[in-house]
This record gives sequence, structure tokens and C-alpha cells, in this order.
Amino acid sequence: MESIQNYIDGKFVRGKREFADVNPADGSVIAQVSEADRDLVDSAVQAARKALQWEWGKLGVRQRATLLHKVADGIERRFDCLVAAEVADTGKPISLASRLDVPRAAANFRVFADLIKAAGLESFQTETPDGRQALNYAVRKPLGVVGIITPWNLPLLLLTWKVAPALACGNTVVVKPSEETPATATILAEIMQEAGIPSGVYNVVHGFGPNSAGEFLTQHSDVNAVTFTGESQTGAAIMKTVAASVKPVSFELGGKNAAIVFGDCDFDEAVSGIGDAVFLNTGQVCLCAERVYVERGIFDSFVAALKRKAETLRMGSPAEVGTELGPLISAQHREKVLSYYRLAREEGATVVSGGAVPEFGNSLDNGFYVQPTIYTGLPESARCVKEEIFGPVCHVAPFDSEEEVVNMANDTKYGLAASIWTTNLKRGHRVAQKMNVGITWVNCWFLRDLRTPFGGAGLSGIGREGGMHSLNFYSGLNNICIRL
Ligand code: NAD
Ligand code: 6OH
Repeated sequence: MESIQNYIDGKFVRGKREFADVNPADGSVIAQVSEADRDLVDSAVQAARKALQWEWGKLGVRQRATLLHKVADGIERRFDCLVAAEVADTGKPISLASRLDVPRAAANFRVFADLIKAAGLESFQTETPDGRQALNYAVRKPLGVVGIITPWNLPLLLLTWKVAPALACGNTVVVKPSEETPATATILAEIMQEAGIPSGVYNVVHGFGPNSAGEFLTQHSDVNAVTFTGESQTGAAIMKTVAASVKPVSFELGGKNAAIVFGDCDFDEAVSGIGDAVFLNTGQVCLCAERVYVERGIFDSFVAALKRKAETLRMGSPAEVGTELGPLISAQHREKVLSYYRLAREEGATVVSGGAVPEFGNSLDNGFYVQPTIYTGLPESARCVKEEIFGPVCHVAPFDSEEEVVNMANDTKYGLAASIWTTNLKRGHRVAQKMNVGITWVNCWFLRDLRTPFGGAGLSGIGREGGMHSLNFYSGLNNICIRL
């Protein structure tokens, strides 16, 4: 049985306790994972502190950027191994891990390595009241040790989305990947070693949240900032923990995203795009659409076309090239999604498609699959329309006017993403600008330029990452004012 260990100060380290890493496609145990207790988390933070003061702290921006490109080279060299590990841990189709997760991990290192070299400094020439001049300029400094806590849905992609800019800015990091998906963060440790990243710069501690590695990391007084992607409730718990020491936080949290389809949309493009927005990664992307609003004139034909799309998705073994839909991440998460499938019926939904557990007649029956599911007929106040389910499921509702649909889309405590489908670009711009979210797509979904701001409003998060927004979060600015 494979064992997955913590990575502290350049060494792989066992903890006192272990937990199982389970393959969600068939319930088999892939590996035993070493859990980091409070002492191991402390060693990881101390190693990161030391590296900050010595090896890493002494490198210039260009040297750091060169090393980050070597990490990207290493990710590309280990492409097959990373894809296999991500597929086994998450159950996502191999086609998705190969086209999105792993290439994007390498791209994260390249983009932030290049960006930090190009990043300028603010400066202002100031006239003083006595008629003289002063020069202000700001210098960028690392925050120190950054604690990085990530979820299981896009494990390596979301981890590197934070590790790359944090290191580019000269910080050192302690990462706590999700307990469900510990493998790729650990392979990345080997890649860091091979690339010549000094010991202590990238540390990995494994474990759970409360009373385990996640909480120990956020409680640690020598961690200077915390960046977190995951559930809104977890974000709230972390915020409480870090409040005592007033650490900067960046939170990318949950969503209950709307897709708005106008009667003048390119119908096939909208069905295909919304099919992805609802079902990609078995609906386990924070940006997925769980609320679809369709203009009444095309409502019936749109629902019928989305149903055809859902029912022709190839569900099966994630390791097979043609598979489009894998399992959910865990038995526990499947129970949560199925509880919403039951609730939808209790709330009076019409089940257009799915709503149950599929049967394969082989080992996949031990996996955590659910059918892709479409509901109609719920009131906007229903819990299934208000709460994040995080599965391959949506509710489709009709609308009659632009004003009505803008109000429905914005009537949520979340505010992560929206998509608008129309061939009237004037309307596309107008409606997009009314969305209370961090990201709005028009005639596309999940089309991401890594330089653009990423984050959410309300329960969907605090702050923005992406491009210069990441560099600004992961660095402290010291403004220097010189009397001339
Ligand atoms: P989660 O909040 O359960 O766990 C995320 C991480 O936090 C895990 O590593 C977990 O061990 C850790 N954790 C849990 N409790 C903790 C605590 N008290 N202190 C410190 N760490 C703790 O989220 P998940 O189930 O892994 O991921 C799914 C959720 O993430 C969904 O809500 C989804 O919308 C959200 N998400 C958001 C984004 C985004 O960018 N906005 C991206 C991906 C996922
Ligand atoms: C959340 O589940 C997905 C976030 C994705 C990104 O930040 C991205 O740009 O790929």
C-alpha cells in the first residue's frame, strides 16, 4: 500500500496517525496518509520561517522566477503521473485532468513567474505645503509565511493558483491540501526538490480541518497570512480563528451561480455551454451553474435539449478516455447531494431527468456516482434553489423580462459567477454589469485568463486573486516618502 507523507523542510515526514485516501470511483483505498499533528505543523511553519530568512529571502526576483519556471517544467515532465494521481484521488475523467487540471498547474507557475518580473512600482511626486517637493514610491515585500488551505475539486489547479504567486512574491508556504485529495500536493513536493527550490520554501501538512492540521495551521502565531478556497462555512470558521492575530485573509468560497438564457441566444451554443456549466467535474466546480433561467418562449425546447445532453453524457470509469462524468468525491458528499435530490421532490419539483443513483453491474457500484439531474417547477424560495448542492444538478425556471431575471439571479446570499447567453451584445453588456458577482461570462463559461480578477461577493468570498490582484495580496507594500 502506498504511503503519502508530510513534506517539511525538504524531507518527507511521517505523522503518528494515518488516514485512508479513497478512490471515489470504486471505494478502494489508494494510500495511507500521514496526518500532521500540532508539533508537525509547528515544524513546517518554523521551516518556512527559516527559509524566509535564509536561502529564499536572499534570492532576487529573477532568480525566483527562473526557479518557478523549472517547477512548471517539472510538472510538464511528470504530466502522466500527476494526471493519474488526480484521476484516482478525485474520480474526475482523465480527459478533464489532462486538458484542465495539470496544464493549468504548470501555467500558474509560468504566469506568475513572468508577472512578478514585469510588475512595476507605484510612485508619486508630491507638492508639499511649503512649496517644496517629495517623492513617494512603494516597495513590494513578502508577507512572510503563508498558510494555504485548499479543497478537493480541482486539487492541484487550485493549490498552484495560490502557491505560485505566493512564492513569486518571495513568501514561503505551508499548504494543507484537502484530506480527500492528498496526492498531487505531495508529488509537487518532489518536483520542487528536483527544481532546486530550497528546503523549507514549500511544505505540505496533511490532515483534516477542525482539531487537525487545517486548524493548527490557521491558529499558528507565526503564519502571517491565510489563503483559503472551500466552503463558505469553513471560511467563516477560519476567519474566527485568524481574527485573534489579525492576519490578512483571501477567501474563495461557495456559489449558487445563475445562467441566464435569452430567447435570442445561439441555441446550440447555449445548450452545450450550460451543459458544461452544470455537469463539468460532476458539478463540483465552484463556478458551476445550479440555477438556470430561460426566457419563456424557448423554455420547453431548452429544457428538452438540456435533458438530451444530460442523458447522453458518458458516465463511467474516470480512467477511460471517453468518460465524461465521474463520481462525486466521497460517500459523505454523495449523501449530501442525494439529500437535496430527496428535498427537491419534497419541495414539489418536477424531475425532468435523473434524481437517482446509477447502476453499472461492476465495481463502479461501490463508487459514489449519482445521475445528472434536472429539476423544474420549484419556487425561487425553495432550499434547492437557494443552497449550494455541489453536484451535477440544476433547477431550470422560466422568465418573462430582463428586469425580472436580473432580480432572480441576484436574489442570493452568494455572488461568485454568472453566465448570460444572448446574441444581443448590448443586452449582454447591460445585464452582465447588473450581476452582483465577481465573474460574469457572456456566451461562454469557465473561460479563464489567469491575469483577470477572480473572487466573489457575499458568501462567495473576500478579496480578489488573479494577475496583479494575487501579487498585491501576497505582498506587503512599504511606501517610502523622501523630501526632495
Ligand atoms: P471545505 O471547506 O470542506 O474544505 C476545504 C479545506 O478546508 C480542506 O482542506 C479542509 O480540510 C479544510 N478545513 C475544513 N475545516 C477547517 C477549519 N476549521 N480550519 C482550517 N481548515 C479547515 O471545502 P471542500 O468540501 O473541500 O470544497 C468544496 C467547497 O469549496 C464548495 O463549497 C465550493 O463551492 C468551494 N470552492 C470554492 C472555490 C472558489 O474559488 N470560490 C473553488 C473551489 C471550491
Ligand atoms: C472552483 O471550483 C474553480 C476555480 C477555478 C479557477 O480559479 C480557475 O481559474 O480555473
